[in-house]
Amino acid sequence: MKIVALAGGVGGAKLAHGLAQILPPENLTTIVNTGDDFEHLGLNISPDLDTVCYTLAGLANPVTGWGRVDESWNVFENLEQLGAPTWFRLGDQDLGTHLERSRRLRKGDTLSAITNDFCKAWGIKHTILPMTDDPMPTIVDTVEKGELTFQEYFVHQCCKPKVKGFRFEAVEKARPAPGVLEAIDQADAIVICPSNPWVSIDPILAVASLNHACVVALSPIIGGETVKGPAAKMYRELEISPSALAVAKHYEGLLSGFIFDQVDKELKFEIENLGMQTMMTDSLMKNLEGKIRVAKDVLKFIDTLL
Ligand code: FO1
Repeated sequence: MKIVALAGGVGGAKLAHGLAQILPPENLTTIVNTGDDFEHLGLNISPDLDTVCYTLAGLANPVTGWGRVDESWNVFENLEQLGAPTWFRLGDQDLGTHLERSRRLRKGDTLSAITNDFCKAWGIKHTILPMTDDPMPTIVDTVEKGELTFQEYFVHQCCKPKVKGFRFEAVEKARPAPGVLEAIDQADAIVICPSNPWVSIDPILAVASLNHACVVALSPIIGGETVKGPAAKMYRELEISPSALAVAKHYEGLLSGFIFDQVDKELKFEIENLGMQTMMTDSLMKNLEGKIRVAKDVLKFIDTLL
């Protein structure tokens, strides 16, 4: 079964990692959000791409979910001493990734070609594609601070400003990266990973609109809260009660199936009334075993939909 997974950062990387333990390389392509990408200290940083790559390579920091395991912070400590901006923490090994990516982008290579080479170097066999090679930064509109770039909102402002809306700059000029549309076309099913619908999945859908018979999503909201990140807070600030139902409604018209946690079992009827099949599971992915368990559930569910 050929699967395309759409993923943002930590939550998306977990399910993609689980799927990669089950599916052979030729049967899994992960398309990753690049709306979080930004320039910092003169370097091109692609946080979600790196999170997915490090996770699939077994190199991710298991505590934060982003950055590298067994990281050292010598450069960062020196930057701090010199008075450089330190709101965005970059470890020594991680810096190597950004240095090399920036060098190659400057010489004209595309983000997708660079990502492909990095994946080879890290021993990743499954395909990981940025959603686009073009700049398409996510802008968060906030009550207190006006429009902020994503990392400014997420890391610098610690997601504190109240959200009013989102826009994807230059979306009209952004083209799907090579391989994105082909992978979607050839897939038996598309899996929307449990990433933030507003700022991780919507940018991907904005650049590569899905016209596929079998699309399933896994809710990032469990019992009205997110495991990680500001999705539930964003729903509240946009005056939508955060729930698995709200996520299903977010993707209404797109999905044939929706997977949500068993703690939300009372929402089953309302979600099915939106016109999609449902599956309930223990959707927490605390370790590799949990990631594989959820990935198996997702594939089993897709089998019933095909
Ligand atoms: N997230 C933070 O909350 N603080 C950081 O200092 C930080 C640094 C960082 C460095 C490299 C990287 O790839 C990711 C990093 N992240 C950090 C995570 C990242 O900014 C967000 O998790 C994603 O953009 C949201 O998916």
